[in-house]
Amino acid sequence: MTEALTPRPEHKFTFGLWTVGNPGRDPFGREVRPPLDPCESVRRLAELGAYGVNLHDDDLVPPGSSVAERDAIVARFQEALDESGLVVPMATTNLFGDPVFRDGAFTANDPRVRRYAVAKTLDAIDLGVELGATVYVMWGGREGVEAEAAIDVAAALDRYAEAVNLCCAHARAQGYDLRFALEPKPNEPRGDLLLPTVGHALAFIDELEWPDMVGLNPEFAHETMSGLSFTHAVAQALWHDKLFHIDLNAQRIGKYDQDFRFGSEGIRDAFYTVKLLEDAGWDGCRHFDAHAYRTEDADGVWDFARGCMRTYLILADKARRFAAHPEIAEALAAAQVAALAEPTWSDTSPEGLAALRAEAAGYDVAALAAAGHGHERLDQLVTELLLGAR
Ligand SMILES: [Mn+2]
Repeated sequence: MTEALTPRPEHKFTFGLWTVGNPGRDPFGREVRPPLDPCESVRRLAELGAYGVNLHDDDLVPPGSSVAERDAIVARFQEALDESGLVVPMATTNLFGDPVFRDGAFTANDPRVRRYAVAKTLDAIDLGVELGATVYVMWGGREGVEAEAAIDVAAALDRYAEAVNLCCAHARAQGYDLRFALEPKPNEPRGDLLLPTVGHALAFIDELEWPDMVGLNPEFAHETMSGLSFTHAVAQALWHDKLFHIDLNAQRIGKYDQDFRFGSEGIRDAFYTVKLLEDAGWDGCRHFDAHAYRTEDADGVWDFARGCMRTYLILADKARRFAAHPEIAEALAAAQVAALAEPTWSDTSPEGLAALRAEAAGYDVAALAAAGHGHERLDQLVTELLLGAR
């Protein structure tokens, strides 16, 4: 059991440099932890059993660095990766921190800001690919508005699509093995953000020039902020074959963007997400986009990182117990869960549809309506499994 709960590289756990490196700044208080050397993060994460580390361009190379400085930083970082065995599966761009992006990046009204944002992203894509990344996340942190009169949403979506197309064109021209993953979020830091949910992003992808190159990076906290089921969002992304990456953390509905340690809130939702990923055999990285509480010192950061991975492994173990549990199997049968895989009707011809109507006309609808489905028993069994009573 202890062995099974020990994170190992084959579990494919990853963290952003910005997650363990989060200094604990919030809108009301300054940093509480000293800056963390990215190479130190790599070493510590490798010791804890992580598989990889992800980064924004600015996390590794401070903005304004010369080419020589950039190359020296990247070489030193690559050395730390080589020594530890950690990889960089995903990279992204910081298009939100610099004041130049205060009115957006890809969708800023000023075309010069948009061009600067695309140029910064192309540089960051080159950096990510140089380090080995095959997934490029796009989180439009400033793509939104507070003053509704100041944005033409249709034009903003045109420009958003255009920017994604430019990035895809670059990846194609360079022959990069790279896919893009859009990360939806409803609000924060802007009053309203574009592409607020997984559903919005999925529909947006259909309007792109190379839709096959673009998928989703759903985040637990972001869908939960909208009051939506994260598990359903992930399930639908999987159904569309668009789950290119995932951001795991914890969040309570109705609060600010908490980014807590995975499983620290919403443990049932966390369980169903883990069960979904494990049952689907999804082979992507289990990425934690979260950070330690502001109460923590440097040691607490590693307790946070260890906790994210350990909780995932505990929930994966619970998912295996769920599948093997005889009473749960009975309750699933009573709820006819497997019957949903049976097609409703296959013959779409007018004769076929007439046959469907004739078949349905023969049903005892009152008897169908009277049937209970046993969900109380099933749900309680899951609760008891999660609480360790089963
Ligand atoms: Mn995220």
